[in-house]
Amino acid sequence: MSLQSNEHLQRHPWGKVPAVVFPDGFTLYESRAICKYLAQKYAITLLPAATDLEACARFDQAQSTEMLYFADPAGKIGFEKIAKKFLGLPTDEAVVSEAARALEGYFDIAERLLQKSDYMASDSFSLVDIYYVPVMRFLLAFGYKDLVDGHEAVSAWWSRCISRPAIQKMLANDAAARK
Ligand SMILES: N[C@@H](CCC(=O)N[C@@H](CS)C(=O)NCC(=O)O)C(=O)O
Repeated sequence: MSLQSNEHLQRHPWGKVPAVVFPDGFTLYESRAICKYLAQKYAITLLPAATDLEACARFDQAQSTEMLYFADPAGKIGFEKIAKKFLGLPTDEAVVSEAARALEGYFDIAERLLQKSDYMASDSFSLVDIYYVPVMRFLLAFGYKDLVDGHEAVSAWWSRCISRPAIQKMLANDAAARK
Protein backbone atom coordinates (compact mmCIF):
# COMPACT_ATOMS: atom_id res chain seq x y z
CA MET A 1 0.00 0.00 0.00
CA SER A 2 1.39 3.42 -0.99
CA LEU A 3 1.44 6.25 1.53
CA GLN A 4 0.02 8.46 -1.21
CA SER A 5 -2.89 6.13 -2.01
CA ASN A 6 -6.36 7.57 -1.60
CA GLU A 7 -7.00 4.92 1.05
CA HIS A 8 -4.04 6.02 3.18
CA LEU A 9 -4.64 9.74 2.57
CA GLN A 10 -8.06 9.26 4.20
CA ARG A 11 -6.16 8.22 7.34
CA HIS A 12 -3.28 10.69 7.06
CA PRO A 13 -3.80 13.68 4.74
CA TRP A 14 -0.02 14.25 4.58
CA GLY A 15 0.61 10.65 3.51
CA LYS A 16 2.87 9.74 6.44
CA VAL A 17 2.96 7.12 9.17
CA PRO A 18 1.82 6.55 11.84
CA ALA A 19 -1.94 6.84 11.48
CA VAL A 20 -4.40 4.81 13.55
CA VAL A 21 -8.01 3.87 12.84
CA PHE A 22 -9.75 2.73 16.03
CA PRO A 23 -12.53 0.09 15.95
CA ASP A 24 -15.22 2.79 16.22
CA GLY A 25 -13.74 4.57 13.18
CA PHE A 26 -12.01 7.36 15.12
CA THR A 27 -8.89 8.17 13.10
CA LEU A 28 -5.79 9.92 14.38
CA TYR A 29 -2.36 10.80 12.96
CA GLU A 30 0.80 12.39 14.44
CA SER A 31 2.66 10.08 16.81
CA ARG A 32 2.61 12.40 19.83
CA ALA A 33 -1.14 13.05 19.54
CA ILE A 34 -1.74 9.28 19.24
CA CYS A 35 0.41 8.52 22.30
CA LYS A 36 -1.23 11.23 24.39
CA TYR A 37 -4.71 10.07 23.40
CA LEU A 38 -3.91 6.45 24.31
CA ALA A 39 -2.35 7.45 27.65
CA GLN A 40 -5.46 9.51 28.52
CA LYS A 41 -7.95 6.93 27.24
CA TYR A 42 -6.38 4.08 29.21
CA ALA A 43 -5.35 6.22 32.20
CA ILE A 44 -1.67 5.29 31.79
CA THR A 45 0.24 7.38 34.29
CA LEU A 46 2.65 9.01 31.87
CA LEU A 47 1.03 12.43 31.83
CA PRO A 48 0.73 15.10 34.52
CA ALA A 49 -2.64 15.39 36.27
CA ALA A 50 -4.98 17.54 34.16
CA THR A 51 -5.65 19.72 37.21
CA ASP A 52 -1.96 20.61 37.61
CA LEU A 53 -1.79 23.43 35.06
CA GLU A 54 1.89 24.19 35.57
CA ALA A 55 2.90 20.54 35.19
CA CYS A 56 0.76 20.29 32.04
CA ALA A 57 2.38 23.42 30.64
CA ARG A 58 5.86 22.04 31.39
CA PHE A 59 4.88 18.78 29.68
CA ASP A 60 3.76 20.71 26.56
CA GLN A 61 6.96 22.76 26.69
CA ALA A 62 9.11 19.61 26.84
CA GLN A 63 7.08 18.03 24.03
CA SER A 64 7.62 21.06 21.75
CA THR A 65 11.30 21.13 22.63
CA GLU A 66 11.69 17.46 21.72
CA MET A 67 9.81 17.87 18.45
CA LEU A 68 11.46 21.05 17.21
CA TYR A 69 15.00 21.07 18.59
CA PHE A 70 15.73 17.33 18.83
CA ALA A 71 13.55 15.27 16.46
CA ASP A 72 13.86 17.79 13.64
CA PRO A 73 17.69 17.74 13.25
CA ALA A 74 17.88 14.03 14.15
CA GLY A 75 15.20 13.30 11.52
CA LYS A 76 17.25 15.18 8.91
CA ILE A 77 20.22 12.93 9.67
CA GLY A 78 17.98 9.85 9.46
CA PHE A 79 16.59 10.98 6.12
CA GLU A 80 20.02 11.77 4.66
CA LYS A 81 21.77 8.67 5.98
CA ILE A 82 19.09 6.00 5.80
CA ALA A 83 16.03 6.96 3.75
CA LYS A 84 18.12 8.39 0.89
CA LYS A 85 20.15 5.15 0.67
CA PHE A 86 16.91 3.22 0.12
CA LEU A 87 15.87 5.78 -2.49
CA GLY A 88 19.26 5.48 -4.24
CA LEU A 89 20.02 9.17 -3.62
CA PRO A 90 23.34 10.61 -2.37
CA THR A 91 23.63 11.83 1.23
CA ASP A 92 23.94 15.62 1.46
CA GLU A 93 26.84 15.88 3.93
CA ALA A 94 26.25 19.62 4.43
CA VAL A 95 22.74 18.90 5.72
CA VAL A 96 24.12 16.14 7.98
CA SER A 97 26.85 18.44 9.40
CA GLU A 98 24.42 21.27 10.10
CA ALA A 99 21.95 18.88 11.77
CA ALA A 100 24.76 17.34 13.86
CA ARG A 101 25.77 20.87 15.01
CA ALA A 102 22.15 21.60 15.93
CA LEU A 103 22.00 18.35 17.92
CA GLU A 104 25.25 19.18 19.74
CA GLY A 105 23.70 22.52 20.74
CA TYR A 106 20.52 20.74 21.74
CA PHE A 107 22.39 18.29 24.01
CA ASP A 108 24.41 21.14 25.57
CA ILE A 109 21.17 22.77 26.71
CA ALA A 110 19.52 19.44 27.67
CA GLU A 111 22.62 18.73 29.78
CA ARG A 112 22.03 21.85 31.88
CA LEU A 113 18.32 21.07 32.26
CA LEU A 114 18.92 17.42 33.20
CA GLN A 115 21.35 18.49 35.91
CA LYS A 116 18.30 19.97 37.65
CA SER A 117 15.61 17.46 36.71
CA ASP A 118 15.62 13.66 36.40
CA TYR A 119 13.48 13.54 33.26
CA MET A 120 12.65 15.80 30.33
CA ALA A 121 9.36 17.25 31.56
CA SER A 122 9.85 16.98 35.33
CA ASP A 123 11.40 14.70 37.96
CA SER A 124 8.98 11.95 36.86
CA PHE A 125 9.28 9.75 33.81
CA SER A 126 6.65 10.79 31.24
CA LEU A 127 5.50 10.28 27.69
CA VAL A 128 8.00 12.92 26.56
CA ASP A 129 10.90 10.68 27.64
CA ILE A 130 9.35 7.86 25.62
CA TYR A 131 9.18 10.09 22.53
CA TYR A 132 12.98 10.22 22.60
CA VAL A 133 13.54 6.45 22.65
CA PRO A 134 13.42 5.53 18.93
CA VAL A 135 15.49 8.52 17.78
CA MET A 136 18.04 8.17 20.59
CA ARG A 137 18.49 4.52 19.62
CA PHE A 138 19.02 5.55 16.02
CA LEU A 139 21.62 8.18 16.99
CA LEU A 140 23.50 5.73 19.21
CA ALA A 141 23.51 3.06 16.50
CA PHE A 142 24.51 5.39 13.64
CA GLY A 143 27.67 7.04 14.87
CA TYR A 144 26.43 9.68 17.31
CA LYS A 145 27.22 7.83 20.55
CA ASP A 146 29.97 10.33 21.45
CA LEU A 147 27.46 13.16 21.22
CA VAL A 148 25.42 11.50 23.96
CA ASP A 149 28.35 10.14 26.00
CA GLY A 150 29.96 13.59 26.03
CA HIS A 151 27.04 14.86 28.11
CA GLU A 152 27.06 13.31 31.58
CA ALA A 153 23.54 14.27 32.69
CA VAL A 154 22.08 13.31 29.29
CA SER A 155 23.82 9.90 29.53
CA ALA A 156 22.49 9.40 33.05
CA TRP A 157 18.95 10.34 31.93
CA TRP A 158 19.21 7.90 29.01
CA SER A 159 20.38 5.11 31.36
CA ARG A 160 17.45 5.83 33.67
CA CYS A 161 15.05 5.64 30.71
CA ILE A 162 16.31 2.44 29.15
CA SER A 163 16.73 0.59 32.43
CA ARG A 164 12.99 0.87 33.10
CA PRO A 165 11.34 -2.58 32.88
CA ALA A 166 8.71 -1.50 30.34
CA ILE A 167 11.35 0.01 28.06
CA GLN A 168 13.49 -3.13 28.44
CA LYS A 169 10.47 -5.21 27.45
CA MET A 170 9.79 -3.01 24.43
CA LEU A 171 13.45 -3.24 23.32
CA ALA A 172 13.38 -7.05 23.71
CA ASN A 173 10.18 -7.28 21.64
CA ASP A 174 11.71 -5.00 19.01
CA ALA A 175 14.87 -7.16 18.84
CA ALA A 176 12.77 -10.33 18.54
CA ALA A 177 10.69 -8.77 15.73
CA ARG A 178 13.85 -7.92 13.77
CA LYS A 179 15.11 -11.56 13.81
N1 LIG B 1 5.52 14.45 13.07
C1 LIG B 1 5.09 13.19 12.49
C2 LIG B 1 6.20 12.66 11.59
C3 LIG B 1 5.61 11.75 10.54
C4 LIG B 1 6.70 11.27 9.59
O1 LIG B 1 7.49 12.09 9.07
N2 LIG B 1 6.75 9.96 9.37
C5 LIG B 1 7.75 9.39 8.49
C6 LIG B 1 8.26 8.09 9.07
S1 LIG B 1 9.04 8.35 10.63
C7 LIG B 1 7.11 9.06 7.15
O2 LIG B 1 5.94 8.71 7.09
N3 LIG B 1 7.91 9.12 6.09
C8 LIG B 1 7.48 8.69 4.79
C9 LIG B 1 7.32 9.84 3.84
O3 LIG B 1 7.55 11.02 4.21
O4 LIG B 1 6.99 9.53 2.70
C10 LIG B 1 4.78 12.17 13.62
O5 LIG B 1 5.39 12.25 14.67
O6 LIG B 1 3.88 11.34 13.42
